[in-house]
Amino acid sequence: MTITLLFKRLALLFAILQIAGNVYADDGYKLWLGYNAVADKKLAAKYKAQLAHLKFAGNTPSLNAAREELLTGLEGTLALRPQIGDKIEYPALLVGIASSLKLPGSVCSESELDKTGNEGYLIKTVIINQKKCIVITAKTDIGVLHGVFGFLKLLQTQQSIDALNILEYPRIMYRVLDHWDNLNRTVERGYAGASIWNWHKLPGYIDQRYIDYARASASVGINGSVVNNVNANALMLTPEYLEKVKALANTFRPYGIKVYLSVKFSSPIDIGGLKTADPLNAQVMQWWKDKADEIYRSIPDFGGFLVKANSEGQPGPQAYGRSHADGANMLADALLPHNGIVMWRAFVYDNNVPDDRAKQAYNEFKPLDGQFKKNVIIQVKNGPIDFQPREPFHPLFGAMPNTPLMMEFQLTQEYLGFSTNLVYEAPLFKESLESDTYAMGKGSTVSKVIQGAFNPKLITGMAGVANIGTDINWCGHPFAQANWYAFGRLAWNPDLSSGDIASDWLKMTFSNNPGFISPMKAMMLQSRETAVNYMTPLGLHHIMGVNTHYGPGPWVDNAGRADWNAVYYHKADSAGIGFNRSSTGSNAVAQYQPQVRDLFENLATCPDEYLLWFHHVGWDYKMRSGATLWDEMVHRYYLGADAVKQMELSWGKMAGYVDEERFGSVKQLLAIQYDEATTWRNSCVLYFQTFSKRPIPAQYPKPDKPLSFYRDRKFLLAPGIGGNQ
Ligand code: BDP
Repeated sequence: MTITLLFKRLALLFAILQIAGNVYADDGYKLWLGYNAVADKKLAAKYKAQLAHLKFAGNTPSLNAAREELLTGLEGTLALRPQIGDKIEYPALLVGIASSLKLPGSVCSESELDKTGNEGYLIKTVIINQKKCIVITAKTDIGVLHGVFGFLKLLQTQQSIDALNILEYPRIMYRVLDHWDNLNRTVERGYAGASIWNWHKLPGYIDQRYIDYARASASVGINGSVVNNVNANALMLTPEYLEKVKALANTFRPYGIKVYLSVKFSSPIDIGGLKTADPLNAQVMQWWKDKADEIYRSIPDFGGFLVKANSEGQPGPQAYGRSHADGANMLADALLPHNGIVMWRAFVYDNNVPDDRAKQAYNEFKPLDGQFKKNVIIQVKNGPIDFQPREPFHPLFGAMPNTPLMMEFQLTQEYLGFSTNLVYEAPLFKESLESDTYAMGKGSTVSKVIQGAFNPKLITGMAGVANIGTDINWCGHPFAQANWYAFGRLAWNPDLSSGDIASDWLKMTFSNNPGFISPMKAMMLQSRETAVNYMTPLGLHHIMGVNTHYGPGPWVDNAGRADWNAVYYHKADSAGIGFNRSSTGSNAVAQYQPQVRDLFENLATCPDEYLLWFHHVGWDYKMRSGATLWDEMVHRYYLGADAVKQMELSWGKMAGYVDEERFGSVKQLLAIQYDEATTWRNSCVLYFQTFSKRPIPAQYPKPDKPLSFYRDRKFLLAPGIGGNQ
């Protein structure tokens, strides 16, 4: 073959690859920051004309990160390398802190800038030298970085950039990922490989993943990372590990992300040689003060501590007859001089307490309202039990007006099918954020409460238990990345809609083609309800496999503690099913404000979604649909599994829009999901049938295996059991 022929062939091959751009393999590593080429050529040309010249002011680490991101983004989306310089031609893109860009006052006013705060930004179209220019500016470096990500999102989602006037700022102060990662790199409830923190190689070796993690997190506005498991290992606070934590903090700093640590309350005993961890003991107080000082000497912007105390066997102040407030305040005192915070978890329950588990956190924390120091924030799970596929909102959100309350969501899918099930969680998050607590009258949504709308003096926060691991695609399922993404977007602005977030993510991650976006957005939005249907319809909860929490386990009745048994929660018997939490039962309804209490208390008004959460209902009870409870329940289980089949069919039509690698991977995962959904359906229908003694309505295919088949299966080595190593 002559050289010319070879060149011709190569050129042809190259052209083919370009046309069929979507067949390139993509392992998902780049997340939503792949900066795919803008496919609409006309639009791309328009963008290019506006962005050919760039003025980028400043060169701090954060601004350098912002510049690099911008250049990567422009190169990827538009194959554009703008001319950079101070002496630029217009039209141009101007990026930098407002003061260093030396913009005329008319371009952005002081008051506009003030609104952006320390982390927000402005993106505006302005006229300079009679030319239309775009300015990305902020009061801080981090604001500029966020602005760059915000601007790139416009290109990635193919928005017009002709007349921009965007003012963005976070509604919530602390937007934190909680990693349940152990020092031995197992991840409690982690389904995406090992921990991304390689403690053994730290501090000497900085994995590129740490930087990409920070980029991705910063791109959605996350500003904190708790790097270790809430079931904490005291070793984390030893000098050896603090050196490693410092290396991570240095890596994250340019991206505006602070490091936090989960701490074990008994650390003064475990690693400090003290005889007690009593929070009112002077030596204990001093130990924590010294420890805080030591941390801040090497990490001056350290975020603070996350604490799981007196919960599931973790040590805490109650061992010394002290309260959660005593414990939290003691740590808060140690951190306050350094502006650190304490995130104290309200996830407490005890099988020795005779009361309904759903009531215990409220019972312990409500009396402490107003007693916490100002740098303590109580971290409350979205629902009163435990990150179930569906729970009513946690009553504490409507009950502690004088205490900062931080939302805790779970991104890792412990109860949502691990990383084999496609479940987009934003609708779950929104459902709890939009719940009305009535704490300050109608409209007192959980979202407003956690934004501090009723008490602006309070600090505010939102935490997401991370779903990140060493899998190439980070989250184990290409679509699970959307949950990391959605968490960040909602922590920044809880009022965004699940649908808008889904379409942004789809466009940035896969394709802008409407033929792809419309069915895939619909699929994502439906996916959580689908999971609820095949796992825990009508308010059922906590009926998963024992310990591993993998798959169905409605029959579980011999776990270590009563409140870990499925039978504790569903209470199925020959009369009916459900947990009576009304005034004739545990009266958990009384923990809500009267308007909410009455809604849930009354069978006629209690939403179907929460029916069996609050009521024990007869098998023949007439549902709103007209069907009996039994028939409705069976219907939901079949509906759920059938909907997964539909997801498989929809995805099957997407081959032309996405690369082969991710197409194949999602296809395989959906097949597994269908198998798991039918397992859930068959197990639950067959098991509950042993109580209802009613037939599966004729229109549904009967399970082809007996109940014993499902019951006898053991998944002892399912992933996610970490232990606090
Ligand atoms: C439960 C998990 C357990 C966690 C606990 C927590 O099963 O592994 O330690 O939550 O939030 O859902 O502390």
